[in-house]
Amino acid sequence: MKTQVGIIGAGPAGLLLARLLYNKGVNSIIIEKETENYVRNRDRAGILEQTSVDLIMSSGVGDNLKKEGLVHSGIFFHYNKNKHFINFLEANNKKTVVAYTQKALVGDFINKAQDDGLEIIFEAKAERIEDLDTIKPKLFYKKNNKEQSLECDFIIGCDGFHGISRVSIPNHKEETIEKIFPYSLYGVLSDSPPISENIICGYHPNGCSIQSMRGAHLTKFYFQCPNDTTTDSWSDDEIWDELDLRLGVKNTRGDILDKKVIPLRSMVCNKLQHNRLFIAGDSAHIVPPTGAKGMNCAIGDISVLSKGLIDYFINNDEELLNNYSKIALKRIWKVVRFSWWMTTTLFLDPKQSQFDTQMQLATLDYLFSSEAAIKSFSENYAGLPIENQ
Ligand code: FAS
Repeated sequence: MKTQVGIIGAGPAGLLLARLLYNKGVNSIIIEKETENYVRNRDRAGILEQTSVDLIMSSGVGDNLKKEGLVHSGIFFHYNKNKHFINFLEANNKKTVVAYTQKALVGDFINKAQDDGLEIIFEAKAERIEDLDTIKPKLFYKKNNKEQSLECDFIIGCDGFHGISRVSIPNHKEETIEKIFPYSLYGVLSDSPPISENIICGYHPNGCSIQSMRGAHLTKFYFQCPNDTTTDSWSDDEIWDELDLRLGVKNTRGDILDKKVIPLRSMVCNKLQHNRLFIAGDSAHIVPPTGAKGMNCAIGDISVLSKGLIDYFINNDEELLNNYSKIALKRIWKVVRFSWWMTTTLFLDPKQSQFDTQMQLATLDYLFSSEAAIKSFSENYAGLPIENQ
């Protein structure tokens, strides 16, 4: 089989890229290892930055987002028995975030792809890439236990942290910078209405906690836990009691539908391309969910990469494509910095000193006492500008 752009992974990055290329007449095929049902039902991110919303709307797949997306006016911080609200609409010239789940967005993109005959091959696991040093690299994948190959002009790795694309880039290890945090996040999806439509971040001596909605009757909670925690370490009642304590509210309780313990890391591969192989999204970088940046950073990469590929195929211009790594990394590192800042400000390192705790409290006190600090926080949270957008 042949195509202009071979895409590994039907997550937000791969699906959005295929859509943007399709809109400009560039052919692609997505190879996805999981079943369609699994991909459609994966619960992950829930917040879209303004920059992401704008790009999705311009891609022509924004109808449901427009109807069901919930515009957030800001974010709450609960700490030291105080409740502070940062109003993005006021602080950031109306640029804010929209609550719309990654699961809904992925479903919208798959539906539209199937309506338009855009090819997504599910249950097809990419195994290796060959001829990377030629202008016709080949992607080998297994489907129904049979090896198939796809000859491409370009191969784009949107296959997440555990995919094969980043590790197919020569010297990827030397180019990868990583930080493992000394704590994890216990994620809970509950069948209960959120106590606030806006996100609540809690700073508490027991550790950080976050409340984020996933629908009118679905709430996602996160709370900090030690790295050796398993989902059975906490009973449902203990989870609810701890969330009430750390958030400083009385949550509306309901059935807990999903529990996950997420180890926290920040990772960036400083080499996002090698000849005709490019990587984007979680295959290129990972951030803790604290700042709601994972999916949005993936969308930011695709905004630049899709333009580079369209310039190549439609305008016969390689410049943006040749500079993809340099351009995308500038924004990636600023997003990683903000996620790191949110995490190290709100989470208590088991080994932190009294001085460290004072620094966290002073950071939060400063944030709520300065217009400049609120403006800076708001522009990071609602989404930094994407070059060339
Ligand atoms: P994805 O991981 O979404 O997609 C990669 C795709 O590639 C997958 O479908 C995978 O099956 C496929 N794939 C992998 N290897 C393959 C192979 N060899 N062959 C073929 N296909 C292959 N971000 C937030 O902003 N907020 C959150 O609350 C949040 N919560 C999260 C919770 C969890 C448990 C996890 C793991 C992540 C969370 N994230 C969150 C981050 C998440 O949303 C990612 O940033 C986002 O999915 C990135 O999108 P992609 O880069 O498309 O990668």
